[in-house]
Amino acid sequence: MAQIKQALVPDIGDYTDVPVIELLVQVGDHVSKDQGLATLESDKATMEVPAPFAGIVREIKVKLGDTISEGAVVALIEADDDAQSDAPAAKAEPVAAKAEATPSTASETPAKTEPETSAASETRSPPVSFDADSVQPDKVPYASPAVRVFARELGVDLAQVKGSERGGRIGKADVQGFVKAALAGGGGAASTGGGGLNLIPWPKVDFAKFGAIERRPLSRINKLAGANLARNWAMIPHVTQFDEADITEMEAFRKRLGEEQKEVKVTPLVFLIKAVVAALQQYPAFNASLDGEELVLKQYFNIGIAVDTPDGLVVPVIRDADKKGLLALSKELAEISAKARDKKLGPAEMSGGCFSISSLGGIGGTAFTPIINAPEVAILGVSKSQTKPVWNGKEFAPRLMLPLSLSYDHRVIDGAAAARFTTFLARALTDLRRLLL
Ligand code: CAO
Repeated sequence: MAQIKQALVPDIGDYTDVPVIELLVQVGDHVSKDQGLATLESDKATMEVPAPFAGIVREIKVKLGDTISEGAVVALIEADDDAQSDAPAAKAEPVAAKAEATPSTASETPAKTEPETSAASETRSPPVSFDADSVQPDKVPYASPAVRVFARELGVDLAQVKGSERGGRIGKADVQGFVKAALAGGGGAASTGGGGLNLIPWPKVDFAKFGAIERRPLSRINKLAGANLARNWAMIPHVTQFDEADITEMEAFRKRLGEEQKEVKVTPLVFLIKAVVAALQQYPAFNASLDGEELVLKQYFNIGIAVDTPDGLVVPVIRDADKKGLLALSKELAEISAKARDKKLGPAEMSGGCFSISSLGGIGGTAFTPIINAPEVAILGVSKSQTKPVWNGKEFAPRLMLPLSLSYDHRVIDGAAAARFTTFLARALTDLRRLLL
């Protein structure tokens, strides 16, 4: 028998009482697992509450403007037969008994609307990250939730709209004026669908005409990462600087470390983290973010590490990497990659990064052009090391060479600075004593 279950707000980190600004489904809609049910927007960031399982939406328990926190019931969903078995640890508990978990503003729905079924139970999704990349303290557009929804529907980036209401608040008329100006070619631009970029439409192809196909929905991580990557690729003028580091001695040392202790596995990546921190200290513009016409230089060293998971790419952050040794970093790296792959990373563990490293060295390849993780200004790609003949002035000697690919935001960093950065990095990896300087 089909079971009605509660879809709850998952772990959203330290955020509480967050306004619902958009309902993404209607009663009667069929939703797939991880499909967005509602959008929440704090004063600094937004997130979608995903459906924890596939099924038919039987009731929506929140309305626009409600403020809700972790554990609040967003909807009641009649789970598809096959979704019941894969929904994580559903507690069989009557819906009515759960009502107090919903904060007051969201629980105004009278008790009589609760379905009369004792089969209803709650199912929570894994933690969901607010779009940490969109966090822009002090620069958040000032507008009501309704205006935010309106702007979103039209694909307007509120950050580009000037508010004419009291205190600079953006009103509906401001958004309409912005769109009118954009349509008239006045410079303003709707930000989605390629409209602002004036691109031709995406090709529409009936693939089945050419052979058998299978359709597979993108995972929630794919969708979130994809949206961020597309924005970063379109908005940041990327340049990639390539270099190679002679890591022959470093590898010998790493192997010795592996023999001396078996507690943690030490991979080349932790040496890269240390060398990157030293390079960031030497060249502070790489440890910065662009904020309007200002550069925000950070005096802390939090390094994001791209981790490949079956559901897509995530970037947990190692905090204060300057204060940690190789073994502590190895331990933390093992922990965060395991957590990432088990989908147990909390939003806090994925925010606050200064610079990211994407290592494909364990897999292969000679070089690649990583996409910058905005609002950072540079990212280091690392490929697989190879023994190569290197001229030492007298002869060719076999040396282990590590390929480095540094993508940087050319608005902030010049080519010369990037070449200095990778040269510094390569020297530090070649002679680890330089990290002590
Ligand atoms: N050259 C040669 N060998 C390397 C290497 C390199 N640059 N980097 C790692 N290796 C070796 C390791 O030493 C290890 O070998 P042993 O098992 O023989 O000791 C092996 O490759 C596997 O390493 P690993 O990948 O498990 O560990 P890591 O610390 O290098 O990386 C992590 C950890 C989480 C970054 C990695 O598992 C991962 O997910 N990488 C993919 C990141 C990604 O997808 N980036 C693309 C983003 S853009 O789409």
